[in-house]
Amino acid sequence: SSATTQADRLAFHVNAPNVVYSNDAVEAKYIYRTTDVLNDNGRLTAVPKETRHNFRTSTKTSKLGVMLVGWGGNNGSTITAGIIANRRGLAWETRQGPQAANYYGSVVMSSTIKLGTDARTGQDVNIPLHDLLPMVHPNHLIIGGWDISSLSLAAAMDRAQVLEPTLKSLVRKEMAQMVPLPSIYYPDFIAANQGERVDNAHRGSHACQDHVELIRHDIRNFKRVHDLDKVIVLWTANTERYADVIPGVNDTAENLMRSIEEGHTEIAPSTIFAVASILENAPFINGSPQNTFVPGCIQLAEKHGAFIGGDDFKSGQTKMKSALVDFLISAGIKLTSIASYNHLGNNDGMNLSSQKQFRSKEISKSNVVDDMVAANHVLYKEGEHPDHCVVIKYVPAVGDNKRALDEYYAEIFLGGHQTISIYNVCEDSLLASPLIIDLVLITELFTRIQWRQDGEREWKGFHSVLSVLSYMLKAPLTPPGTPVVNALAKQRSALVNIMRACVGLEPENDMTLEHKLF
Ligand code: NAI
Ligand code: DG6
Repeated sequence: SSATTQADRLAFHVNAPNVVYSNDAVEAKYIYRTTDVLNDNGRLTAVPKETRHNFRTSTKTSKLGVMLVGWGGNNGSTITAGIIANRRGLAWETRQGPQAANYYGSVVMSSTIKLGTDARTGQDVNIPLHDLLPMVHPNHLIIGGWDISSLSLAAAMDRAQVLEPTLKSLVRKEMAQMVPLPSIYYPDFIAANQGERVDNAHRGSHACQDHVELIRHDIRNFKRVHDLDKVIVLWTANTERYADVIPGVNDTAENLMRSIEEGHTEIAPSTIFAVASILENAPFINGSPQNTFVPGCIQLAEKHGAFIGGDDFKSGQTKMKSALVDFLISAGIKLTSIASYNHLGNNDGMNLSSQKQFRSKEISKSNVVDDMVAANHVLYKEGEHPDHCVVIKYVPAVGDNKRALDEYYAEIFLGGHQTISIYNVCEDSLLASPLIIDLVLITELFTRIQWRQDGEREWKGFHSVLSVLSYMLKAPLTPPGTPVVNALAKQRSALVNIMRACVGLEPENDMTLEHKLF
């Protein structure tokens, strides 16, 4: 395997008694400080609490394969071209002049975090998030996958109409060699208007055991052929309709597996991919909004200790929303309505012009402010919620250049009002593709982190449901019964501070007392 040992090539070392480096791991003792609140008939008492954790992170990054379901789509072809362009250090001519490949839009590759303060100058020392712990570099990802359309990736990127012709010409030869594996197609789950592109599907129009076995075989084969340590499977295929959750059918792991064997028609293709991935111990991430992770599927992942994450990439409109609403409500401004409209003309838009598929997206786009509203009982009474309306229209002419218009209407001091209107033109697939990188890189990292509480002997992994991926996702899946956090800044802090804990560093608290107390 060409996996690398990075212990001696870390971007920094922590010099502290609670952190120990070995050849292939960094081990940190970490005191997790929280606050318990006791409520005695409305009289609140806050009690600081300490829990002692140990984290062990393998510094040996994996030779990693990514299998995309929907590889021949806009996201699939764009991310593939983007990785090739970065790997080869390409630059191409545009109307504005030469453009070099980059990973802009990837929080892992293109954002920095404050490591600490320069001991001499007192200035912040910032490092790329990618350097906080050893992580796979996206240039080293091996990409493959499935599509119900047989077009090569070169033809798929033409169909997508996302990339500059000059860039396409530089990657065309390599992309022409890439052809998606045949997939499974259950017409009832995606829009009827997708039927025309289907020429690459296994026989059978509903769930069956054979389909699970075919996908499992594909994952194993991909791993073997490319001599990979790990494979991550990511759904970036069409948005499916919601599956009904039916007692006895998909409510438990056992029922789900039996329903697949019996060919039940309420099992979605995405759930078949999730099940196959779980059984192969390949992490599975859902970039679309449908309820792939029916309760039986989550239970299956827990049973096998396999990682799952979802749902629905959070790229433009919703990312703005989860930052802006957090800002407004945290500023004590009472948001009373959000009207969110967008139109787009790519294949995703065409699929979403069908009511049942739109409904999946409407659900994932609508619940993204709930936690922020619920947290502020000064502004909102129990059960009170801002109006929130989501509209999506298909306008072929604008292609991948989605137009999103949002109006935020809020109540301010003494009955006054504030209206914020946002017109957000975003090249949808160029915003979404870097999220695939982040999801994959962070997931791979968490397959290498183990933890135990002080006094425990056994090391264990994080919970199967990787809620640490929330920053990239509109409707974050969390372990059953645990809260969902949508506020963007909190999602990022959770990720960064868990990574800091793994190297024994305190959370970044932004107090900067050193500059305030003289
Ligand atoms: P797309 O329509 O261009 O690509 C989807 C691909 O999936 C198509 O090539 C289609 O042939 C394939 N496909 C459909 N069913 C399949 C199956 N059962 N097995 C294998 N392949 C299958 O869509 P795009 O723009 O790439 O988006 C992909 C998904 O990501 C959509 O569900 C979309 O809603 C979601 N998404 C996209 C965002 C963006 O900004 N582009 C952001 C958030 C979510
Ligand atoms: C129309 O909303 C198409 C969708 O697939 C979105 O482009 C996608 O879900 C991204 O949504 P957002 O709200 O994160 O920009």
